[in-house]
Amino acid sequence: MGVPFISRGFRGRRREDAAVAGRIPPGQYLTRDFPVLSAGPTPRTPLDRWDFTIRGAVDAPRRWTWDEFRALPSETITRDIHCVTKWSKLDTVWEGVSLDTLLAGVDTDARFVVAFCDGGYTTNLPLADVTGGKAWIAYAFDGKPLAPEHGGPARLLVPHLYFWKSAKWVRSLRLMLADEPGFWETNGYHDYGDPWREQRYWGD
Ligand SMILES: Nc1nc2c(c(=O)[nH]1)N[C@H]1C(S)=C(S)[C@@H](COP(=O)(O)O)O[C@H]1N2
Ligand SMILES: [Mo]
Repeated sequence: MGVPFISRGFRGRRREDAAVAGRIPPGQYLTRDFPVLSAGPTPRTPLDRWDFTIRGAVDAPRRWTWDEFRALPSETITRDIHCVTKWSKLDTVWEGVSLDTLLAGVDTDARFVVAFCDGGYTTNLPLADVTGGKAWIAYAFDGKPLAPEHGGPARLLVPHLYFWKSAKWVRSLRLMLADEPGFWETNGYHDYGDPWREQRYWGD
């Protein structure tokens, strides 16, 4: 006698649920929405005035116009994202340019970066967390140009850390020899922000 179909289906579903549960960090819940979290108004920089720069502790500053940036090799990135306000969203699909591509050939002793954005938002990260296939400058979400409220024309995407590190409207990375806290990191959020270690606030 074979196992009844309904039983196999039930077990298959349970296995899927367990697989999904294993992707949700402690204290997080799953959402299908895409909430907007911005500390201020949405800036709107025309593309002909947009540029992206890498500066600070580098051999020479680098700069790309929008057209130059969009001519760089890009990737489709599918990742889970986790916001410190406790929502997680699975399998989000982005297109963007890897930070490895932008940092190729940059000679630096820096160990940290600060991302600077239109509107004044900043966030800090170890350089090791934006290299090695872990971070992108994303310009599309779900196959469409990134909406202004979600950081369009382009945002930093660092999915392995809490989403406040994924700076919207990013325009520049400053490479730093020493760590320097950004906007939320100065205002009580954890310096590093690993969702799997639940590093939400100072002292976590
Ligand atoms: N420039 C900028 N980037 C930002 C923020 C911001 O206020 N300004 N908020 C951060 C926070 S706290 C989160 S959770 C995510 C939210 O991104 P979303 O609005 O696309 O969901 O953006 C992050 N990047
Ligand atoms: Mo957030």
